[in-house]
Amino acid sequence: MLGTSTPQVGQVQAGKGDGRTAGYDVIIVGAGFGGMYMLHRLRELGLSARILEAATGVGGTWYWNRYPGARCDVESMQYSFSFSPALQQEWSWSERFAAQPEILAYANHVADRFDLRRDIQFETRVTAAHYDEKANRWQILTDGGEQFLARFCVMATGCLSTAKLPEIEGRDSYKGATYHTGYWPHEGVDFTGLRVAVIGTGSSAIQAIPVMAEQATHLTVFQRTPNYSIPSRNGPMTPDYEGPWKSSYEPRRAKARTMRTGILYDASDANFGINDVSAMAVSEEERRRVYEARWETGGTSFMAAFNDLITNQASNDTASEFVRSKIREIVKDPATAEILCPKDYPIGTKRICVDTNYFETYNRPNVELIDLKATPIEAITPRGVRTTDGEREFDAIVYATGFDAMTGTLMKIDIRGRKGLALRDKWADGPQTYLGLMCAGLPNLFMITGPGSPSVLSNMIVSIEQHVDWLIDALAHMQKNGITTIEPTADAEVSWGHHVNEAGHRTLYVKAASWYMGANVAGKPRVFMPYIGGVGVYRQECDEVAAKGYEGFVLTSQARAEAAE
Ligand code: FAD
Ligand code: N01
Repeated sequence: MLGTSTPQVGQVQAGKGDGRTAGYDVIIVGAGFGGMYMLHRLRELGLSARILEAATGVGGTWYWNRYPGARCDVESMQYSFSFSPALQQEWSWSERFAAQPEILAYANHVADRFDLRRDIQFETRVTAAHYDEKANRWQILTDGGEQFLARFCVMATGCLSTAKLPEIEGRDSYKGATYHTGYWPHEGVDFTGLRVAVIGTGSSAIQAIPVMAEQATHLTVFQRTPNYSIPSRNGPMTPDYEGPWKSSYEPRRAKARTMRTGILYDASDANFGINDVSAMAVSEEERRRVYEARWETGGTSFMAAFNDLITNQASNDTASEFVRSKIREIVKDPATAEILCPKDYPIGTKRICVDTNYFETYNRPNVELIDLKATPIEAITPRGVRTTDGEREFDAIVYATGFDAMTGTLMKIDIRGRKGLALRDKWADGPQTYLGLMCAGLPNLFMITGPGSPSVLSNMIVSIEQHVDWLIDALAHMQKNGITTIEPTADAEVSWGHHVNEAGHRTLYVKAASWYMGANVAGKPRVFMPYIGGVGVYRQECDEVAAKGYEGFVLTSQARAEAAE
């Protein structure tokens, strides 16, 4: 039964590719922040656990996304683990928004400090996870031919971990170098002296373009949909900023956990805190003043300028127009500025971008913007990109074309639950989960920040910690009560799905063709996948479920299951 630290099946530690079977209480898939924290907490329960990770190192997102300019857009004092007071005191960030190498260094520090590596197997991609109902075990198969048996399987596989190349005719015929921002070469890329194309203008491109423009001889940006972007106002971390955070980290973290986005907006800073008033309740001058102040402060707190920007179209229009006015102010060529102005979806309903000198970059003589709405791409050719107005030659093409988000990574794994139920079939019309944590028909299989939880709408480290903490409590409860299986009921899953859907439809999010809606992947169901209820509300909902004896879940012991047969 759950609770022994010794492997119960197999008893052998499999080496890569040796075809043997290893048994653990828990197999975790993925060594990003989610998988690492899960492993750390599982050790407290005395459970044997192993992480299987496709990469050669820890860090997940920050291992893969090494493109120039990559950095977080949640301030680093908050985009970091809160579980260890010592860790958060000893680590110092060098900037307000740390760059990828520093976040990756932090992930490695966490792995070393908590001695995680001994239970992580790198270069191991999980290809299948099948539930053996009789044995109440998950059988996990890898690309190296290994088999692992585990009582529990935790998918810490990430929401943005399957990079997506565009389906453009002739893509593979191109003879120059190609890159995807989500799979950037570890050794870096020097674009000096090169003619470079960038396809895509989402968050990744908006961070990368200003940096690449400084290197490339000529940079051509192919834009299909313009994005709203707010200046980050990034800068060096100062003792004046870091000090108050470190001296009151605990209460600040506690407060952040109750916030809608899991981010604590400093209440003492009028340009950063949530302004709890409708944009329509103030005069035009006051609105302009508030937006100007937030634009100057920088970052995603722009969307907290008023309390109804994401629910009220009229309010949203004022914020959208303000950002368009800024673009027109910054970009000197009016025609280019107009192409860069988003007009056909509300601000914030595609993930808002945060930049350093993005719009300014279009004033450089070596940067050119191609409006794909006017002249769509016809094909990638051996020499470059052909749009309806002709072919352009490039030495390199950078695909900044995003991810098969939230479900893509899980759907790549052949996950099968009771009676062979395939996750791919279950989710054919969109993801169905209970609390974004589990699925009916897949007992003892957990997701960290799964669809149906706040996940990508939040400071994801806060959401990761909340999910892991909740799961650890659930496992401890099972351990204490001799329970061997946990699984949501179909009813609980359906009603949670309705709740997630209704919450999404109360907002403007559903008006945009975003990856939140699955719109960036051909054939993917259009469903608003994350839960918009807010991190604080969601935490309460999860806690209430636990307090009511795991309402909506069926908990069974092996003995009871056998007696029932
Ligand atoms: P990931 O970090 O994605 O880790 C998942 C791991 O699972 C990966 O290492 C992957 O290799 C592994 N894996 C997947 N499938 C398999 C398999 N079949 N077998 C074995 N291993 C597998 N969030 C924020 O809150 N704030 C930010 O500022 C922010 N910035 C971001 C910037 C970028 C460029 C991107 C892409 C995302 C950003 N995010 C941000 C979201 C970010 O993904 C999360 O914050 C967080 O890092 C996710 O951690 P994770 O452990 O859940 O998943
Ligand atoms: O991906 P995206 P991303 N032809 O999907 C375009 C997080 N993140 O990697 O909008 C031409 O946002 C596509 O155009 P359209 C964050 O959560 C955070 O940039 O579909 N263009 C779009 O412009 C973010 O939201 C940070 O019309 C094509 C772009 O490619 C998420 O990761 C930094 C195309 C894809 O944009 C994903 O961001 C980076 C085609 N065939 C990432 N196909 C932070 O700052 C796609 N596009 C914290």
